[in-house]
Amino acid sequence: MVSSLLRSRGSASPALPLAIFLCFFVAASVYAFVARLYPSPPPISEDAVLVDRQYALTLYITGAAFILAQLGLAYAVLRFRDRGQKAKFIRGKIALEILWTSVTLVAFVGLGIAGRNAWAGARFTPAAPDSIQIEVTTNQFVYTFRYPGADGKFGRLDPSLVNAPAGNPLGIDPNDPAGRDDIVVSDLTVPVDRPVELLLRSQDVIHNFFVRELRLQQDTVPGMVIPVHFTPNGTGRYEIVCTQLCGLGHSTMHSHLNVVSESDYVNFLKRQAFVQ
Ligand SMILES: [Cu+2]
Repeated sequence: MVSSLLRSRGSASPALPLAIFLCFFVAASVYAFVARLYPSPPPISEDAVLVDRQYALTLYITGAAFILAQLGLAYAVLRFRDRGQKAKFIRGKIALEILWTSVTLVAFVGLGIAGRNAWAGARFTPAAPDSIQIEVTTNQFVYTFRYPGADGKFGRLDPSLVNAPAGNPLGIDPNDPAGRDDIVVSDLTVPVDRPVELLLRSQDVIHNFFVRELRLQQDTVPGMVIPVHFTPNGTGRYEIVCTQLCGLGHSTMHSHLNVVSESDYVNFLKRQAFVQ
């Protein structure tokens, strides 16, 4: 077929190199995914497994569309190249337009519906009633985590009392008894296999809370408290990063999520209650 395509040589000599480049480009792209050159770290929650499944499904469908479209383009570049003939005006085919618009619509809406559980599960369903609540506050360029302490209640915050150098980065009101046992730390520690609800806040600009292993990424927005929840099922130390370009120190903005055993978690709370 290629020989018949090339038999009549036209004035468009770039057609063959461009078609070859497109085939090479497709092969290199497919290789990068099939050989798993950039694997994601193992997931540490059931929601993360759902996200991985959805990602794979999306990748198969869009990958097939990508391969067909690029190889079709390579064929068209070669087949319909300029051979010195007069260009013809083609009006197009309504039936084909309707067909591929419908296929695209079904693919996108279908993927959206299929991915609903993976995405909405962590956001639109309330956290389990026995979840451990931890408040996460972002500002340029640090994360601060607050545990409610032994009374299970967060103390009142007053923005006018925010004073990090004086040891009150969140502005906890000293007159509120509920705040006296609040634990404020710069790393997030949670027990394994227990549901955790984070209450995300920001003091200055939009930041983000992202843990790759949880496949959980959520912006923090000034003036809003955004809840997200997850149940980690693997102990370890994982990086928390800000994925919003939040200022000059953005690249240094990170913290850690420590997923520990139940007894280590109890010890952590005791130690912090003693220290603070
Ligand atoms: Cu940030």
